[in-house]
Amino acid sequence: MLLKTLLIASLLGWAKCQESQSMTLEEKTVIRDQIIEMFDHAYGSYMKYAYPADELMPLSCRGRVRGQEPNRGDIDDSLGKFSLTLIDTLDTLVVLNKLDEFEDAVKKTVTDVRLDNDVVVSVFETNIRVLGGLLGAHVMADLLQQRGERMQWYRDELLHMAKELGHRLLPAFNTTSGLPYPKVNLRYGVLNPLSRTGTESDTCTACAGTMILEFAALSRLSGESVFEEHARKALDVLWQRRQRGSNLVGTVINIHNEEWVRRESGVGAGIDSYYEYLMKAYILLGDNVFLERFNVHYSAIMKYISQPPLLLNVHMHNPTVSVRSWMDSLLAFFPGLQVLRGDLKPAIETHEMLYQVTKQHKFLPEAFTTEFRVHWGQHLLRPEFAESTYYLYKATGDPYYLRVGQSIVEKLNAYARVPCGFAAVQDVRTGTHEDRMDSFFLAEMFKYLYLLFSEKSQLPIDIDDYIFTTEAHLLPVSLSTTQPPCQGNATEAVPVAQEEDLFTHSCPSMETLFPNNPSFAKTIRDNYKYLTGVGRAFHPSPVREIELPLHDNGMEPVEFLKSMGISLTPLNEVMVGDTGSRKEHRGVYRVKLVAEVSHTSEEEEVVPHVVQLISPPFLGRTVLTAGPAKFGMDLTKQEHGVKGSIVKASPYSACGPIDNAVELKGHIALALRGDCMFAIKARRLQETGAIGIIFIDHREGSNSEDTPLFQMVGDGDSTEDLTLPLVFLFSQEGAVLTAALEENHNVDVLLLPKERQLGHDKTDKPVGMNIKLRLAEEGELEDGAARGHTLEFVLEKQGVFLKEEEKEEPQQRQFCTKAAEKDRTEARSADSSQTTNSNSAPDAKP
Ligand code: DMJ
Repeated sequence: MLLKTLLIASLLGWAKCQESQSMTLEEKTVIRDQIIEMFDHAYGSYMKYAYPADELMPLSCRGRVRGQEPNRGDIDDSLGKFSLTLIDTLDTLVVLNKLDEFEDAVKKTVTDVRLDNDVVVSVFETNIRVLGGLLGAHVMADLLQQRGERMQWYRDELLHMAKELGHRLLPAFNTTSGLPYPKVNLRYGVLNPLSRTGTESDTCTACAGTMILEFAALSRLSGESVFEEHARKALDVLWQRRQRGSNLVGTVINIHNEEWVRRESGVGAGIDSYYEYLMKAYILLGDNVFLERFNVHYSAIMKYISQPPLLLNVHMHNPTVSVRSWMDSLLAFFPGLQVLRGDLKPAIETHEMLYQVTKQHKFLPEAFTTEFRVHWGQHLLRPEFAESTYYLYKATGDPYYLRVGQSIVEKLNAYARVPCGFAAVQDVRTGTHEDRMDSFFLAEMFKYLYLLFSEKSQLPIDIDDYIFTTEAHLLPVSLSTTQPPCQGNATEAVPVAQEEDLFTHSCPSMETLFPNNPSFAKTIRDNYKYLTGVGRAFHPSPVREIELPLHDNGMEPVEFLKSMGISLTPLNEVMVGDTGSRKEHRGVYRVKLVAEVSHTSEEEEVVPHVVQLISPPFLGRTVLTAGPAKFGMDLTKQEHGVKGSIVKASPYSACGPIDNAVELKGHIALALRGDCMFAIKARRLQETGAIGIIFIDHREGSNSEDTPLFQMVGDGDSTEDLTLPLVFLFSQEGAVLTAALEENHNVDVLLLPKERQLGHDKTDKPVGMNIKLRLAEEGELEDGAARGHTLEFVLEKQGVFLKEEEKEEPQQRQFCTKAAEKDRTEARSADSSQTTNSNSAPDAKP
């Protein structure tokens, strides 16, 4: 174990050391060549096994043709039988200097691709991947032709195709609001009886708000203003419908009445590229109105959503409350957008957090919790993290970001490469593959990675002359000056009150932001390098000095690491500058350390527990889902759980000496999470004679529905001395308990595994089922006669109630009432595992 630990630590140390090194030109060339080889493998596989299909299925080594494979639902709406991957890859071929292949691919596109298929496609996906792909390729083809070297045969065919596709998408905008339908039939439009679409009433904010770059470019290149007009109108509606108090937008909107359907607001899935397109529309079109809108939204995002390094989701009307405790991988583009705005510090912070997550899980999982555990383990080879890495490198020139890029390249090769291309990862925890390679892998991932490792002079185009669409297609920033807006295509700026900051009107230089600090990016990153507990610095010298930063929350560094599940095991402790006693400075810890990763395993099953309120007026009906602890009493082994009345600890954090020890004795203590380790709190409270502890999360708004339960871990030292039961409640559940305590003098609770909660029917039988019990008449059992009194028990969630079906003798009714009452009393007293369900219906015999 020790050897293994040392090996891991050495590797981590080596990796860390590598990260801080600059990268030679030779090394960059090697990586660039590696990227080219990988691209050839991916694109070559698509062309060999899949073309003209829309996508490659890299495990089956064949193309994905819609209708011929099992329907995957909405994901398939990207597939329009128009050789999606080919079109999405065209301008990547130019960036990667594969000009012969580009010319060949353009010819194939022009001759083979049809855009009038009877297929229902996503308006958003078709716009960003196909229309954007055609436009980017047209711009490249035009450029190469003008240089006089190639493409001399080209007669704007791609632009004509783009125009045709634009017209095929336009029926989607036929709504009274101007917000587009989410889907369109390429041949029949939307409301045509043959279209098989048009019944949808909602669309996502990003879906409606990510048209302007492609549609404006199309208008300006074709001279037809209609496209830009529609895209502007949709943006106007989203802007008008922003929540005026918070200046945030929701995730889903009704395209007919413009009401918000989903009011949660973040910068990831469902909204992401709406913000991106406001900023980039300003850059592409030079129209101030987009910058003004972006700035208003950006202030709101930084006020409510960005909690560096995290990006949260909040309710647009009540933005101080976060609505979930996980982040999705799409938000990884956001640091790149922040770079465009010049706001580098939060960009560096969030990017560093994302990097730590990729170190822990190899790739960014589709969703991960604010504690960096996997929430949804899929990884679709998404490019957003590479995109932000590229922007940060461009902005800082810090070779650290080249090392980050290198790690992306290595992981793709190691964990996603398969004989017929690259395969998405079904679950980052198991590394299993999925039979898909989405077109954005070729459109975006390879572009950003290749650009990251290329000098400007090595590229066939001047990359700074272009803006990347959300699918990384290249549109020339010259469009605003060489192609003025078509008539009527200017959005009137309505002045909005803006909180001005350094970035409102300009993109400040590094010198302004971080004067005299060339290593500012590292300084910022260093605060986050132990975030997930992976990648801790290690220098394999026998004695060394590690400086651990004091965590934001004031925890001692070693404790902070322990709270992350990282144990620092002192070997022969070495004191520096002080003999005899162990010397600790705040923020500096000198000792020979070996990291032992003791993370709670992702796969380890967390047995859900509950806190059940059993005293009146709750009577067992209020049951709060709780997490268990890895130490203390094992409640799964306590047949009847642990019962007691609750008392709040004072101080509530239980980190200092306990003031109300007398009150706590014999009761279950409530203590707030945070400030010190669970085990420290538990020891203090155990000393008071408390019989159990309920820890309550200190993070506002957390709840067990949105956050996976976890097991509290000890402090790395032995916790054998802790014998009392400990459970953990998220803050929303905790609030129910504290409110109950405020309203009632006495609140008795039962701590136990969920499956043993009172009234819980393990078989999950439908509630309200009627069970009829009939008293047998004398002799009936022998002759099978079916006469006599019938009692009917109607089972409800919280108890058994009795109802008469036939007329009963008064004496009989009296008994039944007593039986039901006896049952309720038992539920109240709750000192046994007897349950009030059909399995334990009271004996009906007098
Ligand atoms: C791409 O298709 C685009 O970047 C889009 O905006 C969202 N993300 C996917 C790739 O992850």
